[in-house]
Amino acid sequence: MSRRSAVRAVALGVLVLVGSACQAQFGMPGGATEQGKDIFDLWHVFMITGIGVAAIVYGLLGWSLIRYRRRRSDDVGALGRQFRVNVPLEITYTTIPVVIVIVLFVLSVRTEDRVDALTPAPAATLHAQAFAWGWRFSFEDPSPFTVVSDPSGEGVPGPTIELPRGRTVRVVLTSDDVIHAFWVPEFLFKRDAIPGRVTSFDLTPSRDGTYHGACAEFCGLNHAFMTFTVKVVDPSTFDAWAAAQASAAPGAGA
Ligand SMILES: [Cu+2]
Repeated sequence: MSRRSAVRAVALGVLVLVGSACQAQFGMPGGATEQGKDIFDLWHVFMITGIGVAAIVYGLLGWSLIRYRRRRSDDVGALGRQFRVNVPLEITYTTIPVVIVIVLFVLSVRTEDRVDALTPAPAATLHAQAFAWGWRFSFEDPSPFTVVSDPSGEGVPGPTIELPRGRTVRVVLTSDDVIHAFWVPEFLFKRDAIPGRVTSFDLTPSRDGTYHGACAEFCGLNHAFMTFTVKVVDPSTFDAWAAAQASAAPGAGA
């Protein structure tokens, strides 16, 4: 293979790699909520930037190792060309990383602002109360009802709740005792539940499915069993489920 066709093959390989990287999830969940998708998109930018930086760093390393290796004909005692400073090069390799960090920082702040933003009129409100070691999920509208964990232990499934796809749900998170954390890996979102504090966030589920949730803050003996399940369903299924839960609730119809 000529040098020219080798360069072409490498360039084509890089293009294919970059092209597939723009689609790839690299093993990361895509985010099953609108907020999660936003976080995924940010992470994607970070990942591709990281791949680009690594390609340049390892590329330059490899090139220097090969191009400037000691050859048999070299004088063993000889030193390479000696020089002290290269101002344009130093300005370049200082500026580029600083610009990358600034761009990533600005994108992170903007994503965080969007994810933390609370809509003025959520479609439903879910009170998520964490306790050692379970969850109490209460919906308000249209009729109130609560889904609560059974006493936790090995093999005891956590509570299951449904959320409506395409509707924004306000989650109001509290803790009864110690610090817990609400975490649904597929939502790419985690928030601490701190005793004495109320923290609110919005979730807009965007993909149907059954998702595993767990406490993500070590909170004692049965922490590992402090799980729950979230089913994202279409809004009419959610309404039917909520109505059935509310009518089965103690005191319903009173
Ligand atoms: Cu916990």
